[in-house]
Amino acid sequence: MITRYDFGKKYETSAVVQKVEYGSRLPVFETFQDESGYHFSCPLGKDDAIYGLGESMNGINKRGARYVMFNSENMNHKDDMLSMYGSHNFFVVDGERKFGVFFDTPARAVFDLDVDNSSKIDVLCEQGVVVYFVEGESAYDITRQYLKAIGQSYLPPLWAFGYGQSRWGYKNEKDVRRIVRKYKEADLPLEYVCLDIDYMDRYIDFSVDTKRFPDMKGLVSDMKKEGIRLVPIVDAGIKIEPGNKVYDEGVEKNYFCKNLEGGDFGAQVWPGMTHFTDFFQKDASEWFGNQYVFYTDLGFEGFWLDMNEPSIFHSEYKDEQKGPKNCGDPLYKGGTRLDDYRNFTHEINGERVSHYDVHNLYGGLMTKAAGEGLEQLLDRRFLLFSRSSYIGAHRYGGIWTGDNSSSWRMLRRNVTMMPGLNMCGFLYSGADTGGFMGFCSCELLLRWLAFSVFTPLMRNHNAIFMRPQECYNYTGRKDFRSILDLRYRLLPYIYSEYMKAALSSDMYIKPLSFLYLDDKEAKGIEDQLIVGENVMIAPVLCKGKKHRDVYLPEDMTQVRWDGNSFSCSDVSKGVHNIKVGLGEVVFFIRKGKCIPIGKKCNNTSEIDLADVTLLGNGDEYVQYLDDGFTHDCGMRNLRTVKR
Ligand code: MIG
Repeated sequence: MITRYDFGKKYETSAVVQKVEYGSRLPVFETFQDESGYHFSCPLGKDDAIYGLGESMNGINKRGARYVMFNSENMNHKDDMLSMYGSHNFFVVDGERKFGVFFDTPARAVFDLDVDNSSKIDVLCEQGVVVYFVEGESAYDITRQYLKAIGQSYLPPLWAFGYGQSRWGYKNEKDVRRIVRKYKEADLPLEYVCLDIDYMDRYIDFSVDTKRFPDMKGLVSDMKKEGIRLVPIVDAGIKIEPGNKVYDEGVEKNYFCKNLEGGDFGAQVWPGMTHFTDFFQKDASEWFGNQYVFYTDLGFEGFWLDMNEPSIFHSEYKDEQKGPKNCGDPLYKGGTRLDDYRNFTHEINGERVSHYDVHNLYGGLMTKAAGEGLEQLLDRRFLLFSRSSYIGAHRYGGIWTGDNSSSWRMLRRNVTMMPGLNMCGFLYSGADTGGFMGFCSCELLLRWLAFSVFTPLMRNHNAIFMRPQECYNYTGRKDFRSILDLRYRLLPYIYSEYMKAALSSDMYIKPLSFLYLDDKEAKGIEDQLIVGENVMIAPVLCKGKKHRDVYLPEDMTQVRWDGNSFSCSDVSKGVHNIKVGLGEVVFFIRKGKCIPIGKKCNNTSEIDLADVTLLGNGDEYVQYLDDGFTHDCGMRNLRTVKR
């Protein structure tokens, strides 16, 4: 049961799409209002766990930390970041009393979740907020009701589940062809190559540098013949350049955000001074989405959206601005100067609204604009993932979790972030595998890939000036092939489980405690996850470790993949120490269940999703099966595979 409670004036976020009735008085929370905003607090039981909050640091259990919901970019974020690129204000308290709560506000909010061992939740929403309160039998049940209310998650094409290679620094056609060739020569699977900002003419959106890419259309089509897609980046800022059609139109139609004097707001980003599209205006949003015809004409079918918090190097007000970037706010650690978010406005229903008051919506609205445009332009599903987001954007695209670093800690954060993201609808997500900043060792990359095998977005990406991170640059070719091969052999399961989850308002990745309700042990597990309905994973997350303890909440089938074959054995409920060599992956199939395994291949163009064998001790598997690219998706596409 979901009920809503309104506090003050709030701008529409469109996060919730289901009709929700008003309740008379918000349960559980004590509330008051003062000059800092709306406060909500409630006591916590000693053992209550808190799940959710999407893209946020700390463990699967979010208790014991502060979270500042204010979309922030930070190149090379560490795990003490209070804010990430997205704000996902939904969490579930799982204790004697169980409830979910979504603070739907586009403005800044601070969540103190038992941060001082006070056994209290304190939430501050700086502006008006609609609070959705969800009651249910279990954390899982509550989450599923919430997922239903926020609407169906984005449906990617099958190829979006392949392995992608990316790097900031691929600068021309030769680079792209070399990467693809090297993967082929190494007999390693590859599905797509991301083009970072260097493909553009002076970093201008909807342009190609024709010196570096003399025939982009030809390249895209050559690559597609080999099964490889190219995925360009699109940044938020539109370069100020009279004579450029997109720029001229945006100015003429008043589609850009305004500065404090009422002119178009100037912000320095990669292309130099730019304007930001005012996605809050319906016309401007549609206009921006239509610009993607530039890319679809070249044959592109996948995109990643960057710098859309929006990230600003400095604004046109830089000469007037003094003092620290955070303007004295110790909770703000983003790279953009805080003042700059107060220096421009949007037009919302005919009213001028400070960007600061609706900040958290901006990136998600860019995803919506792109998604709706592409829906019109393409007759097939497309790949789309964004850096910045708000709940609601999960209906249009996925997200990646931004500029992490090549460290074991960040690998562990990747693991603990996945359940929260799934609870907030962002089923299609993943991290920069191997880490964005820093030097990735062979061991770290292999272990990280072995985890990413199970995340819908599996992309190796890193920054310019860092150690080249493509798999073929490392020794241990056999180990890399083993892990990437496993991804492709598991695709019948991964794709089927993803689609079933998205089409039925479910999570694709869950914490153990969501399934094993009365299991106290399961509640504390932070380094194992349930993937789909039938698989439990226990990735190796520490340097130098060839063994790890695994907790089995029930008897399971252990599956060991060594690069050639799957060996299965029965393992009983309890703790086991298992050996996992580099290049090996060990995972578990739940009791009475089984999973479909496909044939070895290096690209989804070679896959026959219907040609599977079953692993595990169940008798059958209900497989979601469609052509992988048209919009003919639905729960009618299920078939039962029997032994
Ligand atoms: O200011 O486009 O998070 O993935 O490689 C940095 C260059 C801009 C940030 C993204 C990262 C991307 C990089 N971008």
